[in-house]
Amino acid sequence: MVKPLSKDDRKSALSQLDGWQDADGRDAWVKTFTFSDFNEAFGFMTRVAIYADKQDHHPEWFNVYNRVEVTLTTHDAGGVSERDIKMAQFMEKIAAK
Ligand code: H2B
Repeated sequence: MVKPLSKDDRKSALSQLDGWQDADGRDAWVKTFTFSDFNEAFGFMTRVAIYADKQDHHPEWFNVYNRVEVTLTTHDAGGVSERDIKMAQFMEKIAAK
């Protein structure tokens, strides 16, 4: 069973992730990615979707044109876990390309 991160681990992970913040009113992280157009945004989502399914860990997200609003949390843990760190790191890596 996956466990939520401790307060310290969570704080230190967040400090190493660019632009991620605690969500309002729930145990989750949020970040809005902005791309040059819909094609770039959807390309990002497609790559994340393939990775997410392999990892069996799926983001909550909302897309309008070039913007992708992402919420990361681990439903099975009832909060942010190691799985969300990995997912956030993957998103950072591919969004930077
Ligand atoms: N995604 C996220 N974000 N949190 C989970 O706890 C989770 C998931 N659990 N994807 C997985 C699927 C689980 O429901 C399946 C049955 O393995």
